[in-house]
Amino acid sequence: MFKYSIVRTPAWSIINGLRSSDTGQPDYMLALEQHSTYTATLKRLGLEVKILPPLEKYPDSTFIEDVALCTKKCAVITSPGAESRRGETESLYTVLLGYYKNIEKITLPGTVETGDIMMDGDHFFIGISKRTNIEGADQMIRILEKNGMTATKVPLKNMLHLKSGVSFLENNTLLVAGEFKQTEVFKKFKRILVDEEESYAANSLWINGKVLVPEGFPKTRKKIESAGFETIILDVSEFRKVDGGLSCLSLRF
Ligand code: CIR
Repeated sequence: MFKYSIVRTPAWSIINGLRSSDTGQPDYMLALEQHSTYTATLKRLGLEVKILPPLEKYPDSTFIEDVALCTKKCAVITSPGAESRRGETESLYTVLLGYYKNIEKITLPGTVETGDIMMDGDHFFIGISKRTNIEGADQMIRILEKNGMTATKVPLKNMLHLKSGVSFLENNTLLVAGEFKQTEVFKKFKRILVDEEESYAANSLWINGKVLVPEGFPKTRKKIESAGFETIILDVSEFRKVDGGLSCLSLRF
């Protein structure tokens, strides 16, 4: 169960956020509204939520998941692969000190974005992507092992991040889309396979017994419910326009 969460209010500059395809500019006011519903949902699920102020200089800074890994034993500040996101880590150390004594750091030339890290208890899957390189993943693995945890590297071909295509829903269950349907290490789990046209919904988010699912993906929602999970539907359309999903909007620990 998670106790704490940290989110960052979207900056107006999110309209210039990184994106892999052009599906229109986010509507800032709507993004703010969706973010505040998201935050209220985390609170409803029992989390104590810290809301950090917007960072105008960093358009993607609301995707706070990418800049830290918060485990039971330590926190790790990452080293984003996207150059425009590197400065997002600056203010984090002081924030994390409010929760952790043990704070580590990934350093260049290592790069890691936590969208590439999926947690299964004390084990972590680390995607090797355009944003997370082998050097960064190896630094992360050394830190995790030093703290009594383990990790496995998973190569990625097409997706932005590992969790763009696979989510751990607890109870040994994974939600899996696209290229990860073939990934050997995921075959030992009970897998819910996401249809191609609903691939975005692979980034659904387990929090304290419920699964948050993005609005507009009825087939995936139904499959998750049939597997025995209660769902909560949230509209994150404005974050999707800049490749963001439900998990990227918070740190949870
Ligand atoms: C980026 O490209 O970095 C942002 N526009 C989206 C980040 C999404 N983060 C995530 O999936 N963890």
